[in-house]
Amino acid sequence: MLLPILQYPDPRLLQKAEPVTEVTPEIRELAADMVETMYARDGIGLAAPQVGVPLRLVVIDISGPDAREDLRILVNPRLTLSGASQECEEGCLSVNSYRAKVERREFARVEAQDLDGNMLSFDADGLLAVCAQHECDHLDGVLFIDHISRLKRQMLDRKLNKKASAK
Ligand code: K2U
Ligand code: ZN
Repeated sequence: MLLPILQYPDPRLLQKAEPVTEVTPEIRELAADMVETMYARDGIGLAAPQVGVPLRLVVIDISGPDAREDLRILVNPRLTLSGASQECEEGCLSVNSYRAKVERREFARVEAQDLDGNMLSFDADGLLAVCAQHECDHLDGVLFIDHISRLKRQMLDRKLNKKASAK
């Protein structure tokens, strides 16, 4: 089922998510709905807080809307970052029509559980490393716009406030 994606500045996007303590049928259904929603929105990642569920669950597939062949469902993911910091243009399904360059670490070792409770780990670089950092930020209530300059953030907030008051 397609899920509605919360939009900034919804306060639920700013909360720290709780660990998944048991992978229940409901969690499996949530993961499946998140995957469907991510693909429907041509996203390459989606975190549970973005669909209003404050749990540490992330889905990622950087292979793109035409391939959809590299799906990763990460339960309670943890990142170990390394390498240089590099800038990448980011967007967010919870911050419509806004993109900005964000500094991320080059490499990320990802450790998580799969939906069967087995431990999984992989080393990520490139877009996968960027996406893993973007999604794990969501689990801590951090958005990519929290990494931009104060001036750019003030300009964005002013634009969004204007849009909201015009409604
Ligand atoms: O978490 C989200 O909002 C999904 C983002 C994840 C993401 C954004 C930027 C860089 C890496 C990952 C969406 O996929 S936003 C759409 C998008 C798609 C491809 C590349 C950049 C942004
Ligand atoms: Zn996002």
